[in-house]
Amino acid sequence: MILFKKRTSPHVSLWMLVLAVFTIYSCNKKVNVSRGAEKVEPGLFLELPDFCPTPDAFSIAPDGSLILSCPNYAEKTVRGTIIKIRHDRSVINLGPVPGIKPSTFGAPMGIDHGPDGELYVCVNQGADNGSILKMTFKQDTLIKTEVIAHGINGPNGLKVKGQAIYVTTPKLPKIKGEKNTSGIYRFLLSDRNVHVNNDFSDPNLIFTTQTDNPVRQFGLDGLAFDQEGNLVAGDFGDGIIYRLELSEQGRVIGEKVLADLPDSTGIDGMLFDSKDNLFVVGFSQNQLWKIDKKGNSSMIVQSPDTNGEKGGLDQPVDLVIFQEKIIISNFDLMTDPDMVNTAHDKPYTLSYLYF
Ligand SMILES: [Ca+2]
Ligand SMILES: [Ca+2]
Ligand SMILES: [Ca+2]
Repeated sequence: MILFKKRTSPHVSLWMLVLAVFTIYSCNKKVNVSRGAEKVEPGLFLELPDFCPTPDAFSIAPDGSLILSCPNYAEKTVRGTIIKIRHDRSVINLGPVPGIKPSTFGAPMGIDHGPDGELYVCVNQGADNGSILKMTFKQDTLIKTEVIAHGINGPNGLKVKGQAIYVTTPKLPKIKGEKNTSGIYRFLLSDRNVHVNNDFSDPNLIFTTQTDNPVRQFGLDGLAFDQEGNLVAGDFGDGIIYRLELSEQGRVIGEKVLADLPDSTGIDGMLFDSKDNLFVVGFSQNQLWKIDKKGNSSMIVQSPDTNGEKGGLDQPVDLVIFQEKIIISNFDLMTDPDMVNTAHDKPYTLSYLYF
């Protein structure tokens, strides 16, 4: 305001007026207030190639590029693969993911890099036949694949912490009961060929919970570590985010509920910032939520049903910080009645928000 009180030339004043109008216009366009929280309009970060119709999970590679798993469930003829997105947003196909039997291939989901720079991958290949692989690349070529564990039913989210790998499995049908049981497995980076039974006989199964929501019997899915080293994991069907305190041996020694979002949200991938704010996608409602350290939650993005071409969330599934933005992958596959998405549609997209 002080600027306009100053004696300035007509050209300068006019320029400032244009700038002010532009600033107000862009603010209105990018941010609006809703439910007492700032809602943000996401932008389009990248249109993915045709061979990535169903993108899933992110990890940052040692060279700073972005790695994305593409299980490609939407197109039966398109083999699942892993891609690298370089800083100039060019895409390299790192190739399909080996299955357990020779000459077979699986669908990659949760991924994370270990301290050694190698890639750990959840691979889905039918019921009770998922595996956790360690994949070693040299100059974007896969040179070695090692099996950490196999026989897992639908491994979904994966994070590496210290010398261990934590993996969610949203359904454990071998554990009978009225409600679906889901769990978290812990393996060591040094483990090889651990056979998993998908029941309580597995010593690697460190946590289980049951999902109440009868509409969506699908449990533990996204996971992340906070700054204190607690393991945080979300139950997709119940919208509950658990905070698990771990012993040095990786056993669960404390459990509390960090937040309880609406059941219909469909919480999936999650990410902590350096202040321990948790960002979690709402897969079923095209949302992004922010949960502070005290557990206060606010919805910061809500996209309507979309094909994603303008950057709107199109069934968001995972998120990562890359180039000082939050990048969100859009699964854009399921069209169940409790979900906002009504069609799997081109373009296949990544969205972004300023961070
Ligand atoms: Ca997931
Ligand atoms: Ca789409
Ligand atoms: Ca869509």
